Amino acid sequence: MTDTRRLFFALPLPENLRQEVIQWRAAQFSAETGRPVAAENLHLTLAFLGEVSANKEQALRAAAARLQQSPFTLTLDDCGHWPRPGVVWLGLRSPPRGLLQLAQWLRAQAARNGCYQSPMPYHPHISLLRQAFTGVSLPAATPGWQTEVNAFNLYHSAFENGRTRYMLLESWPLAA
Ligand code: 3AM
Repeated sequence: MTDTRRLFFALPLPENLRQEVIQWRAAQFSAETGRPVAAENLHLTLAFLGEVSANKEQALRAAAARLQQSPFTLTLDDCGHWPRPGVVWLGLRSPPRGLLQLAQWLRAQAARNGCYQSPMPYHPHISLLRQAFTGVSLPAATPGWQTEVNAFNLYHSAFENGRTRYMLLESWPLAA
């Protein structure tokens, strides 16, 4: 049996923005709404890869290093609820073209390397609360935080001592 690990490509949130988001979340959602995602785990997934062998991981890292993509700005001005997975999320009313291109390219590379990709349309989001199945009341407005994206990351998702930890494996810069 080969060793595999659970991987995904994602955008991190800068520390100051994470703090603003968790303060806003605490003010907007009661403790019963769902389980808050830990501040250090807040991220925007670009491509979920699933369980990946070391060989495949190497191929995916090499592909990521070949990517040519300019930086872009995210405007986080949307918030929503998906009742079935029980997720409350922060998103973008108008995702920039650069974000969609980056995700599409990484998802295509993932598929080429045998990582199953969901046929559902890509909906960029940052999960804020999990296990939020019922009784979710969404805020009337979302602050519209803006953040510049200059790099994308590969993470290992590990379940340890009853909690999920995302470990940064590698980061690639976006350059004009
Ligand atoms: O970005 P979010 O938090 O929505 O839900 C998992 C998390 O998404 C998602 O990958 C991100 C990092 O763990 N994920 C987990 N299993 C998945 C699957 N089978 C999945 N996404 C798609 N298919």
